[in-house]
Amino acid sequence: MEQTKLLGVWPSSFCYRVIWALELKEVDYEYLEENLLNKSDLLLRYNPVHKQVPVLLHGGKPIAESTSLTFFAYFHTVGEEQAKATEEAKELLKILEEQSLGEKKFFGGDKIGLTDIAFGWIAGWLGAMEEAVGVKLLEPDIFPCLQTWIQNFKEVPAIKVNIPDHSELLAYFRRLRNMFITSATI
Ligand SMILES: N[C@@H](CCC(=O)N[C@@H](CS)C(=O)NCC(=O)O)C(=O)O
Repeated sequence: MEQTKLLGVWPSSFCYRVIWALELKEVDYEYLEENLLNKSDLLLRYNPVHKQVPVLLHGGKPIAESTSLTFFAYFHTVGEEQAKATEEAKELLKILEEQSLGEKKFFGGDKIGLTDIAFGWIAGWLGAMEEAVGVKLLEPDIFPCLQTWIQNFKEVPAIKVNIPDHSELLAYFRRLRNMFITSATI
């Protein structure tokens, strides 16, 4: 299969986010430094609308947007690699459960704050991701505080009306996973 390429630029934090995820997941890739004052044909061809880095070329197909790329690094895992990634994720969630949250309603206390927003994807997205991948991370008996926090978070009125529907998210992650797995095996 064609070498996976990452188009990036120093010192963009969007690009570093993707580099970190690819390195942590040991994805083999070639890094190509862009010049944003004189963008390459590759960048203009593969991200013609936004013309921004990072762009990952995987199996000849482009994926833009650093968040999607970070998901890519995690979502392409299967089999033993997936089991390892699951255990690592559980260890991280345990730190949140035991050291950051405990019995508190929100991470900062009684009121929702910046940390809750930063971890909001755990409340809305993680369940759909788990289902799409077929793993269970947030087991209620291991993470009771996080489960209660998810309910508290979703009940905040501003969040409640601004969170994607679970079944739509699930369908989206299933499509994404199929796409990554298919292109990885071409
Ligand atoms: N939402 C994008 C933002 C990427 C972004 O802003 N990239 C900047 C570099 S830090 C860029 O390519 N700027 C060039 C331009 O906008 O012409 C992401 O998360 O990947």
